Amino acid sequence: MTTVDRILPTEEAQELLGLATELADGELAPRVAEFESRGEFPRELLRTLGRSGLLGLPYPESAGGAEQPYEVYLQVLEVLASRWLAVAEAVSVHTLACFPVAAYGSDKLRGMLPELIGGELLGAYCLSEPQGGSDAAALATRAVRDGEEYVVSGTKAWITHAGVADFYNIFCRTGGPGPGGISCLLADAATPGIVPQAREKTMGLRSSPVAQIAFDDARVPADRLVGPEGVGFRIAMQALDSGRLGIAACAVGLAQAALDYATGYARERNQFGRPIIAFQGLGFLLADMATQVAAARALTLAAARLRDAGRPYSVEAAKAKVFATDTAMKVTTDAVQVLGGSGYVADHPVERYMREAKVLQIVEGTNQIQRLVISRSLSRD
Ligand code: COS
Repeated sequence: MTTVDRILPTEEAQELLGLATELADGELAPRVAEFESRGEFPRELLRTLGRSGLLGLPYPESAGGAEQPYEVYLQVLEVLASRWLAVAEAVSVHTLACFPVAAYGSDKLRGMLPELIGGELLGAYCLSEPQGGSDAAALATRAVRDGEEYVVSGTKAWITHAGVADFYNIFCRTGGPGPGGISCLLADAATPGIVPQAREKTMGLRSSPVAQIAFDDARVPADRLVGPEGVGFRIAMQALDSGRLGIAACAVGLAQAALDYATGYARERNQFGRPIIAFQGLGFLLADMATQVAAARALTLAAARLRDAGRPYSVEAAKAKVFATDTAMKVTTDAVQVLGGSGYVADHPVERYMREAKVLQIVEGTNQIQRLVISRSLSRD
C-alpha cells in the first residue's frame, strides 16, 4: 500500500484521518468481498461509523457534526473508498441528504439535525425519476397541500438507500412547470404510502441498495417543507455541488486502491526472469496511473478549499467530478490490464474496482452534465 503524503490543516484532522484509516483497515477491508458477493448492505457498519463521528464531518458541532473543513471530510471519504466504495458512497449520500435541512431548514427542522446526523439514522436523496434524470427540472412527482399536510404522488428512480434509509429528501412539484415549481420535503421513511420497489441488479456496488420509490398519496406534514415552496431546485443543485465533490473523493480513493494493488502485483510477478514492473511498458503505465490519481486528488481538494473559503465552487466541483471519475475508470481498467488474466477474475479486487468505477461517471450528474455545467460557465462572462 502506497502511503499518500497528505498535508492536513490541524492535529484534529490528522487524528480523524487516523481513526478513519483504522476503521477502514479493521472493519471495512475484511468484510467488503463477502458483503459485495452477497449484495448485503452493511447497516451496522454505518452505525459504527456514525458513533465514531464520521457521518456528520462537515456539519457544525451544534448540529451533531464534527465541523471539519470539506478538505478534511473528503480525505476521510477517500480513505473509506479505498477499502469499500459502497460504504464511502453511503457516507457521501447521507451527507448529501443532510444538506437541505442544514442549509435551508426552519428552526424546527434544524432542531432535528443532531438526530439526522448523529449516526443512528441514515438519509436518502430523491431527485431523479424514471422520465427525468439529467433534466432534473422536469421532475413530475407532485405534492399537493391538504390542510397541514402535503400529499405526495409519483415515482422516484435510482435512489441509493431505498428501503434502508430512515429519512428521504423528496424533490417534488408544488407549483407550475420548470425549476421554479419545485419544493423539497423531508419525510420519515415509515410514512404510509412511501413504497420502495424491488432492488436494481447493478453492475457494481452490489452491497448498496438502489431502487425506485413509489409515492402513493404519502402524507407528509407541512412543517417538513425545507425552505419556502419553489426553492427546491436551488436546494437540489446546491446539495449536488457538494455531493459531486464527495463522488470525486470516492473516485480518488478507488483509483488509489487500484493503483496500489496493480503496483504490488507488478513488483511480485516475474516474467522473462524479472518483475514485470521492470518492463517499461508496464512501468510507464503505472507511472501514468500514479500521476493521474495525484492530479485527481489535487483538483478535488482545490475545489474543496474554495468551498471552505465560502467562494463559488460549482464549476470547480464539476471539473473535479469529471476528472476524478474518468480517472477512476481509466486507472481501474489499466489495473486489470496490469494483472492480465488474473485481473479479469474475482480472485483479485481489481475486477470489482473496474465494475465499481463505471457508476461514478454516472451518479450525481453524468459526466456529460458536468461538462455542460463547465461549458456553460465558459460561455458566460
Ligand atoms: N446552485 C444554485 N442554484 C443553481 C445551481 C447551483 N449549482 N444550478 C442552477 N441553479 C439555479 C439557476 O441559477 C436557476 O435559477 P433562476 O431560475 O433563479 O435563475 C435555476 O437553478 C435553473 O437553472 P438552469 O437554468 O441552469 O437549469 P437547467 O434546467 O438548465 O438544469 C442542470 C441545469 C442540467 C445543470 C441540472 O438539471 C442538473 O444538474 N442535472 C443533473 C441532475 C443530477 O445531477 N441528477 C443526479 C441525481 S442524484 S444521483
